Amino acid sequence: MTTHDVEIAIVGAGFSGLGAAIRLAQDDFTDYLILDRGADFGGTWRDNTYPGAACDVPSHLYSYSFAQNPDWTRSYSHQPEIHRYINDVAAAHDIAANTWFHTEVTKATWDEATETWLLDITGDGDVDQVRARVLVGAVGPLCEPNLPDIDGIESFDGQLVHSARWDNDYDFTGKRVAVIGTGASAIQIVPQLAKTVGHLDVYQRTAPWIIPRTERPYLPVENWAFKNIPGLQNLIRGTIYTANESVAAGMTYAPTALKPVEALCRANIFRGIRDRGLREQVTPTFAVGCKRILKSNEWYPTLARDNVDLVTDRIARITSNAVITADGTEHPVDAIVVATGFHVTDSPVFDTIHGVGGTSLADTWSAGGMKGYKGTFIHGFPNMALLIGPSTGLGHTSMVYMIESQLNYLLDYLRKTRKAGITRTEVTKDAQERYSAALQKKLKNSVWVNGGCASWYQDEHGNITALWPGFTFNFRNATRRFDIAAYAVTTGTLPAAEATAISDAVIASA
Ligand code: N01
Repeated sequence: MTTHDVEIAIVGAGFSGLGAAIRLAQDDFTDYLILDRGADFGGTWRDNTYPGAACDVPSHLYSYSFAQNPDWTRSYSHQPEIHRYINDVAAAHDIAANTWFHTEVTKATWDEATETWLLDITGDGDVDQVRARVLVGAVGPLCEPNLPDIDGIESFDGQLVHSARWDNDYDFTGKRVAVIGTGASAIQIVPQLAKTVGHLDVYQRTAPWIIPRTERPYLPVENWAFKNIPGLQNLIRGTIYTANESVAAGMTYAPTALKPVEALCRANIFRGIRDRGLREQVTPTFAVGCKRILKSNEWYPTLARDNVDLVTDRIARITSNAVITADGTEHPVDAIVVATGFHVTDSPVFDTIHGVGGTSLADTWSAGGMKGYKGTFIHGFPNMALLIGPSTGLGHTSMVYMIESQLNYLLDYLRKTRKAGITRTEVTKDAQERYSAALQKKLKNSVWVNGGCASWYQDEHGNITALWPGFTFNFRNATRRFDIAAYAVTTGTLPAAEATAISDAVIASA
């Protein structure tokens, strides 16, 4: 066994992993290593190459605050441009030098004797284990595709593809195609496919709420202004951010305040579809905001096309060449696109991380669902920080803002523990329980609990464990400083209580 030693191992080279590396290097934590199974930076923006893939958060907010981009070509960016942006930022900070691509972490195990994490890896090189003092999990919640459990799907002989594993070599031209799902991915794929396929069946289980998308290309003069007028990009970011936070207020505290958004969605249906029956089929039956509010100008006109059918009957099974619906109708197809989302609250990644006593994250969360402290640290998993961990997801604004908040917390943790000589840091069960209970209490009046929908924000027990409730600036404030009182710490060989007292004193004098 060949082991590589490093102070901080980061798993994942997407927005969060790259952001962590940049902040670490800036703060003189240079002994870090990123491990990623892919070929370059980008994470979900590298992996989702389906036609029409784009972001539904405006470009100026969906980017790092420390790497603003005056050259965005559109008000909302598409996947190739975001992928390029992430790789450009990585190159500007020379992060590839500390990154192993084509390297998959198959298991992460906490080793109590050495107070380190041992990562089993498979990759191009001859190293098969990485040992790190600190593990930063940056794989994101949208990395493991959810393949629908439909009877007979494995017997389908045609092209079967998940939205996040697109096969760009397959030619859909003139084909009979089924798209299963009507979430954020499907509403981007379907309008593009409809232009080239022979016939398209769209399988809708739940109609989503969709507002118009105000996307447009930037004029050269605007790009000039972004580059040359000091503070302009910050002003735009602030304006978008503030507008989005007003939606958070409605979602969390007063869902009826979202009625104007619902009216906008209804007008979008009315404008896009003439047929009354079809309008009825696409009108959601749950409160707006309960599931992610989608953005599209093309979805409804596409469903009204002659070569597109919306199918709302339940799928009973799939045969070698057709989708069979519950009413017994056979829908012959050459290709099936499953745009059925991701394993978020039940990710297979949770089976691969083993904390104190060898207990996996999956087992830790099996009874009570995903729980953590400030979305970052988890009791039973010392010296490990998860980026976009429990209760950090958003339905209304940029995840990059949440990631940067977590990076502030991560860096303050590293600075304080380094200064105090702390070798082992574990959030206490009590702090974690109190934090989780407070979040659940906050959710009581929210649209996610009372809106009458099922979504990936919920776990199998119906608890909302993937989503941050409320304003994101509250999360920013909560993560501004590493609050060591919530943690049990060890300094070298000293017992925890003594170490905490020493560390508190050191930090207080810092
Ligand atoms: O996945 P989803 P997604 N039979 O889980 C249906 C981000 N994202 O990939 O609603 C039939 O939202 C399911 O039906 P129902 C964004 O955060 C962002 O589209 O559960 N149907 C639903 O319609 C987003 O929220 C962008 O009844 C089945 C769909 O599949 C997240 O990714 C772009 C089924 C899944 O929708 C996930 O979006 C794209 C079954 N067995 C994605 N199982 C941006 O613009 C599931 N469905 C930033």
